[in-house]
Amino acid sequence: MSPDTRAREYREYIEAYLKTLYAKFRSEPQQLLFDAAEYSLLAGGKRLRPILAFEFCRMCSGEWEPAAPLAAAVEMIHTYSLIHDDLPCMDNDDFRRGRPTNHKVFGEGMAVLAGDALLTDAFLTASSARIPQPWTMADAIALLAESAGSLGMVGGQVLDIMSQERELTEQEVLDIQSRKTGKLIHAACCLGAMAGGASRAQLDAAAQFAAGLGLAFQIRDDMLDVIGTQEEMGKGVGTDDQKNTFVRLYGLETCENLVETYTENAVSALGVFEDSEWMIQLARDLTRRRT
Ligand code: GRG
Repeated sequence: MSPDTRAREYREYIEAYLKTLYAKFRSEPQQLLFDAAEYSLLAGGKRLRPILAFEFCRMCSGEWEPAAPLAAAVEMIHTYSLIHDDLPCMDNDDFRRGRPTNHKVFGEGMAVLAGDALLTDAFLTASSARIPQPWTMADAIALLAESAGSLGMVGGQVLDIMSQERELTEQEVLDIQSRKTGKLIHAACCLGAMAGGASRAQLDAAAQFAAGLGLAFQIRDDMLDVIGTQEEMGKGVGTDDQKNTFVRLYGLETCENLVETYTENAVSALGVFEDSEWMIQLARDLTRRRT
């Protein structure tokens, strides 16, 4: 199957799955909350995290559909983080995923609550997964919470905010970005592997792959803030120039090499899987992404 066909299949599946989540609550009175949550959740986006989850599940078991509740949960948490990240008290951004940010449409209060709902409902969604041996639902939920919470993405965001007034060392930037962006990518890869009944060695390999890919993805993100356009990115660009980004630390040319290096580190972890060609191609394609 060509890389594009498989990615399209994964994307269409997760889009359809995400559409069902709030549709089933439509008899409840809090419609505005569901509208606000769906406004951002169904606004497109690359769906990279679900794609990673599906492909790791397939690489472990040959089937990928069992990963859907976990893939959706990660995408819901990712969407909540984007809504909150765009708020006036955070980055104060006006555009996301090609449309006005959530708070611009629904107001700040409802945007906070839509994010809260997506975060919490993500665990309800994840709880409908069936986790095969040797893993348990408790393993999966703990991994998701650890990745999203104060040890993971939120912790990374806090360290980022705390460090805004000073220049950071390379190690500090790596630590912040590994949490802020890397931890949800870690959750996507590892939960997909768990849904496929990964062995311990396969789960460790998924985690190692995610660590490299997460850094490569964030460095490319920093580059796109400089070389990308609002049209391509679906959000404002040039907004990071006061931040501790990789581009500020190293410049564009070195960043291009770092993206390659971290991607190849990621790819080198995949030897334990019999059929990892597609994932290798995906990781390499992401080094040149424009969106
Ligand atoms: C709790 C108030 C409050 C805020 C939380 C946790 C948080 C804010 C922010 C998390 C940090 C964050 C938003 C990191 C950005 C990571 C990143 C590279 C996002 C873009 O991901 P893509 O390119 O986006 O996959 P699409 O739209 O394609 O899904």
